[in-house]
Amino acid sequence: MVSSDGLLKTRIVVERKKVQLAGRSLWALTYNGQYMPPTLRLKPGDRMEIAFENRLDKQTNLHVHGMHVSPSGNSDNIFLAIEPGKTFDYSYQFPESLEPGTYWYHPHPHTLSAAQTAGGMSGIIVVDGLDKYMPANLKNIQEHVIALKDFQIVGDQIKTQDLKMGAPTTRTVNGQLNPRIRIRPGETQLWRLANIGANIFYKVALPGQKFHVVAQDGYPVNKVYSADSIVIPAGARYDVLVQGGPEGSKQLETLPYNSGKAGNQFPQATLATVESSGEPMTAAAMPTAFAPADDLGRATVAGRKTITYTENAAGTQFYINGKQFDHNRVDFKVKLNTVEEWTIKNDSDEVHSFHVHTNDFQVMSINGKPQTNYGFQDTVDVPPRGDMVIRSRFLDYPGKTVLHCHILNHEDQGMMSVLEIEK
Ligand SMILES: [Cu+2]
Repeated sequence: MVSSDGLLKTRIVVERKKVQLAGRSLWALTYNGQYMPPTLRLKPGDRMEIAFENRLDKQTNLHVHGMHVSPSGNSDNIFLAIEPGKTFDYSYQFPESLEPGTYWYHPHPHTLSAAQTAGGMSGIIVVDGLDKYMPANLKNIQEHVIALKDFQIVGDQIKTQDLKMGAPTTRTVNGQLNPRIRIRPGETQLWRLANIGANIFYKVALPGQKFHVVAQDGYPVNKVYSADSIVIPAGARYDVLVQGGPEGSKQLETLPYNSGKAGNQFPQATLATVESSGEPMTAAAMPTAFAPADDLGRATVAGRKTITYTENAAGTQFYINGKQFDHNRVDFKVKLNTVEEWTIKNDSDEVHSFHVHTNDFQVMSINGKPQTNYGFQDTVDVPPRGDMVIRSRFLDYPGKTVLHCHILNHEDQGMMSVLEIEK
């Protein structure tokens, strides 16, 4: 679904439906009856109007992950509860400053986010405009959304209860098992890698080839960098340039990844088959400089906060500064149009991610090591027994919003706080 004349108007029906998935017929929790619902495509400055109908037997709501838009009213307001049988009209007025890149949508009702997202409720949003930073020979290149979702099965349904992070899971790309991605030898394509699952990590690699990162979490980088593999926690996105290798097939895979002593060992798995064939092309030079840099390194810091993640020994209850989520309590306050520096401490033996709504942030350091500022992000891993320092600028939108770990099991079991942005 694509916006036109500045408006994307659509209907999303939430319902439990049977879907065809990995060669099986399974009950799923769906948007518009599909395990992989439509990609929503819009431009900075657009308005999006969604008639959102809940046909589930439990409440739900809608979050547009990573988007700089009002967290209040009928915009990106996760405090809303859309009850069974009700239709709610969401309306989002995106700013002209909205960054081009890849975003996503998913439910955010506290205690139900993991179940509903794991059940199938998540889709992609693309904000067009990366082309303005591409060199002339790489504008309008072939692009592929590579939406990473995983599911577990109980009987003839996708599992939504008692989700175990370490349990065997089936990883899909765009709702398909090991789909084929075609590229010509030497051709440059834009791949939008997005982890839109509930809980697990990916460490994506295409052996023998590099990913050239042009955007992270819907934020164009100021300097393109290359990586052999990219760790993608639940919620994060990486837009990358990939060049077709010599003629033949290769597996796009997720490599083994360990999230810590109290975490999980995720095994290797094939995600897709990349088939390089056809008339070879001369490989284009990769861009280096890309979008203008925004750097909060020299900004005036108006406030400092410490946000500490902990969990119980059983790994079933999760806390921020010793407290579990309460939507009636304001945990942190900031002033609109100021910059703050926050230290996110992970006092546990597993990786947690840090995600905040409404405004993205610059990672200043991890475990005391200064980080290169490629661009702002909205979902970043904090190492076990480690810390991360970030800076964020609170622009345009006052109101109550949230910050949390984006492992949705952890968020549902308490690891979320209310942030109020005051005028
Ligand atoms: Cu966590």
